[in-house]
Amino acid sequence: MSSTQTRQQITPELRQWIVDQAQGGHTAESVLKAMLASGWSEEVAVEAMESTLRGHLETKAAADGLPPAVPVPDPDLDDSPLYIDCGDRRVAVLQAMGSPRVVVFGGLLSDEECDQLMDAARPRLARSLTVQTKTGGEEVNADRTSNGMFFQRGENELVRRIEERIGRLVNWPVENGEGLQILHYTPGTEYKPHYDYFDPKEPGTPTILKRGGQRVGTLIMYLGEPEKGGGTVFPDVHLEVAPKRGNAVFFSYERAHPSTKTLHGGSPVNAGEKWIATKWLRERRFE
Ligand code: PD2
Ligand code: ZN
Repeated sequence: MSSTQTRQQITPELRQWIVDQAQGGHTAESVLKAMLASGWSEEVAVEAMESTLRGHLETKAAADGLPPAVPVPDPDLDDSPLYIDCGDRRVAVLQAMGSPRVVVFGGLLSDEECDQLMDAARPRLARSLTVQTKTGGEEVNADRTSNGMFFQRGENELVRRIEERIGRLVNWPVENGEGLQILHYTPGTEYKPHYDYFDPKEPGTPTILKRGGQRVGTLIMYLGEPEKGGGTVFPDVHLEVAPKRGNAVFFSYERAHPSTKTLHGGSPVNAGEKWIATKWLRERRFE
């Protein structure tokens, strides 16, 4: 790299040129190639493109009335690892999607941990509620027919161990997590497609946000496999994740808006029983 290239500045003219190229339908790859051909170092060119296009999309989103994007939990998949070291356990990366950000993990929980969570939850199960966005309270909802319970964050050694593991897996503070929720689905029960973030337009949302801001990520861990059905579906991208015991699906949403394509649901169980543990992650410490 020559000294001229290292001193190259990302000027407003360069940013405008990058935006023009993108709007003209040129691929990121061809724009990068053109920049390299005119003597830009790859590092500066990539940074210029990433920051310019991110800024451009954010300005456009604001003009369209979308809520601002915020930082979200994210596993470090930069060099395509097959496993992530979570301290006490090596977790497999089975599948990763960029938009929506969806990552499927293998072997996040051991069989013994799955059994222990189900055993501890069983006597405490009650009909699942959903947050009532009109008031900020909770209600029984026909869209969600599972039974469930919440552990307190850090309630016991097992819960603490799993919460620490999740924190390392998705690079997010443990204190930003809601308590681990266990859900039990019998045949015919389901969780109809929904978004996990709170709708900013609903009157109860400001009250909900006082406890740690928006939800920005969800991890669904499969504890007990049904025989048929019960997959977690993402209708916008026609994706279905099999509810395989010990595995998990993670997804994040940087703004409270359908443009995140994170509409998702739990399909009806057709045979057998489905058990999951859900970890919802907030922007800030969840009180
Ligand atoms: O049980 C599921 O697969 C499921 C689907 C959608 C769980 C949740 N959402 C959730 O707990 O948020
Ligand atoms: Zn959900």
